[in-house]
Amino acid sequence: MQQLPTIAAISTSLGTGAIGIVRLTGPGAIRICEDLFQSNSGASLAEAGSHTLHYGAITDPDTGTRIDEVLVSVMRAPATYTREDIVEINCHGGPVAQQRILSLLLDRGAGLATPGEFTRRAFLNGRIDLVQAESVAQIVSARTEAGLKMAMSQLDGSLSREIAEIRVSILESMALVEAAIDFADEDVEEIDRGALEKELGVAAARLGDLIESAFVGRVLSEGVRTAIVGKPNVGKSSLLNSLLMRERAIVTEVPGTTRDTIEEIINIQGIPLRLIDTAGLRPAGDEVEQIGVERSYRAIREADLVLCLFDGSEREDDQDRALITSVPPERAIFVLNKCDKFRGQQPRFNQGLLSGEPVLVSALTRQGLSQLRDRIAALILAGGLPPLEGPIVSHERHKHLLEDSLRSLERARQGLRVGLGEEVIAEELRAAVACLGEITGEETVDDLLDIIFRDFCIGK
Ligand SMILES: Nc1nc2c(ncn2[C@@H]2O[C@H](COP(=O)(O)OP(=O)(O)OP(=O)(O)O)[C@@H](O)[C@H]2O)c(=O)[nH]1
Ligand SMILES: [Mg+2]
Repeated sequence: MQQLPTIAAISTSLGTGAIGIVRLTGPGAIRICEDLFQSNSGASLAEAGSHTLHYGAITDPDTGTRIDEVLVSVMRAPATYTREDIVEINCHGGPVAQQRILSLLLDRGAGLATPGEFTRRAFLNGRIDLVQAESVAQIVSARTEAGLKMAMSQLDGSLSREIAEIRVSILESMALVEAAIDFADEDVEEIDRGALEKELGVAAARLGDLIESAFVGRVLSEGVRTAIVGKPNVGKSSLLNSLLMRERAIVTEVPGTTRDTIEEIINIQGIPLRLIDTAGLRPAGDEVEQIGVERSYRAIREADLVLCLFDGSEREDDQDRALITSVPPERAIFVLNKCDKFRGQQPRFNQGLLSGEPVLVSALTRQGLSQLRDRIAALILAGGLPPLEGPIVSHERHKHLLEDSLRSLERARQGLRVGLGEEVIAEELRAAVACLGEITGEETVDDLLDIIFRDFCIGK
């Protein structure tokens, strides 16, 4: 294990909390902290056992000023998060004490940790692989309970294991092909192309399953992207608020109230939904509204599901008609709002224009909301969510590499079927293996690590 410099960071989120944690990792962690720490019991950190807790104070050694009362935990390599010596200083939660402690540590030779550097150390020191490292970022930023559960299971390594198994099975086939190349002149048996092709077919199917799980992965971590769209004033923000059961978005009788998209997560029959309230669609007045309207169209394009909202108490107009044709019917649910205004009577809106039966609701009286929730759940489940058990891919990076790997694998299989030379086949298999290695970090370059750890917060 290479010795990396000692680094420090404030690990709790900024702002005022009950406690704050300043964390150090590296060979100098204990010595640097010892310089600033006076234990109440008089014990020295340098002699402290691993995983022990010490009560005392942090003092500025230059001025003798007492900074804060603290609890210091000492964890010695290798049984730590980074596999290096780690010291965590638990202090009071105010930003001032934490900042002062951090700057004293930096004065004494610790470097300032970059985002994700603690987890990066854990990866570099071989404690976790890249998939696990990325799941740490996901746990920190999980927005849904299901997403958290999924990230936790990746930290446990189930996805890594599945990928490693597939990788080994391709490597085994590759070894056979390469042996055939190396010993071509000698009298070794020719490879059984049919058997090899079949073997690789099994690996391809497993890759295919993983790629398919990516939609579930995204849904679990982000929610089903659900855009609420329609003309100004039809009640989009009111619908968001009533589904959320709180007054999140501003509602007024002025058309063009919502300027920017607003996103909130709700849960419908166990399915996390990311509801996106959008600016009303119309030829925009000013520049701000114009940008908002463009974002609304983008929300439609990127949505898994579109709630297409109309004011049912009004006759449809050209803008409504334009909207109907611009949404993909298989991903849309048509909703006629303000049904409290025409209670017992037919809506004035011509339902014949719609390609499906609309749901009648009132965002004001909450009438029809449970039918709307049922329709949403039914449409998502009809799309056939793949099973939720087993390893799930939830990073775009992983999905793309799996797709690249599968493409190379399919080319190798094709080559076996049509009688291409062994060199060509070995080359494709090598590419397939390399992509899989890149996912777990067996084959990586520093640039990639920079990209992955960039999205972490400092101190993790
Ligand atoms: N009677 C009745 N009024 C409603 C209903 N839903 C919304 N409204 C009213 O319609 C007006 C517009 O509601 P909003 O929710 O702001 O509409 P919006 O579609 O978000 O409008 P923009 O943000 O301007 O595009 C407000 O005065 C709401 O109180 C409803 O179900 N029934
Ligand atoms: Mg609005």
